[in-house]
Amino acid sequence: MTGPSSHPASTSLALHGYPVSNYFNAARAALIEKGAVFTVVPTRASQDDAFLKLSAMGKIPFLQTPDGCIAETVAILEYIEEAVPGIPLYPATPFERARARQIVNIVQVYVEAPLRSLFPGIFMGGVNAPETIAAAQPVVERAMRALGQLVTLNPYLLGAQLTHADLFAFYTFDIGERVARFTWDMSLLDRVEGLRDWFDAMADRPSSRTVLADFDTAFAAYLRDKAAAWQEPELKETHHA
Ligand SMILES: N[C@@H](CCC(=O)N[C@@H](CS)C(=O)NCC(=O)O)C(=O)O
Repeated sequence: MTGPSSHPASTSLALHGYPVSNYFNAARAALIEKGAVFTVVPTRASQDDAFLKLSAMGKIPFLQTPDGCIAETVAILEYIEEAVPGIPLYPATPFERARARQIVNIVQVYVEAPLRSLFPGIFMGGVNAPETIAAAQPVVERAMRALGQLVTLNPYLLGAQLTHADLFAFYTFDIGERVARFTWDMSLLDRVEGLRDWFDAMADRPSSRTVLADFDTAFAAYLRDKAAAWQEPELKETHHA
């Protein structure tokens, strides 16, 4: 086969981003789990014209491939799955693959996005308006109820096989747990039976240890830089320290 899709993508991939980002971390973990050969290019989000040519929304992460740059983490994960050899990170049947994507979508739209609306007052030195907090809560609660219905945790979210849903959800809950603690003094993980055990097992994976080690360092610097309200506990409950 000739043409762009025949490139041996795993030999020429560069993931641009920053280890504080749960999106960057999910994409990086997927590449590690695949055994991909790739480089990480430390990059911060920007609205500069030059950056927008690489990532149209000016966001990180984006993946540099032999065919050009691709942004939006879900699209990056799909690319990785199709272009990079290695263990499959989607289930074997169309229906189960759709269920994995359903979970990624619920986590992204109804857990990550509302919690992200609270990042300014927690991690960025700002203040969250009561209306913003009030708007986020019912969306997240509904999503957690939905996840409780959809996941099997046996031992992964969709059963015996690690999927992109596990990786995407893990990095969302890693930051999301901090947001829920700070804002509502509650745990998202405790909302679904077995989710904390899943989270702890995920945190112990070699890919997670690599990604979280860089997160810890970058996040500490980020919190200092932003004079953030959130303080990391001395001994982490969530991580591997
Ligand atoms: N929908 C995007 C979200 C990525 C995202 O929000 N990245 C953040 C860093 S965690 C960012 O680039 N923020 C800068 C901005 O929104 O301008 C994706 O799936 O990759």
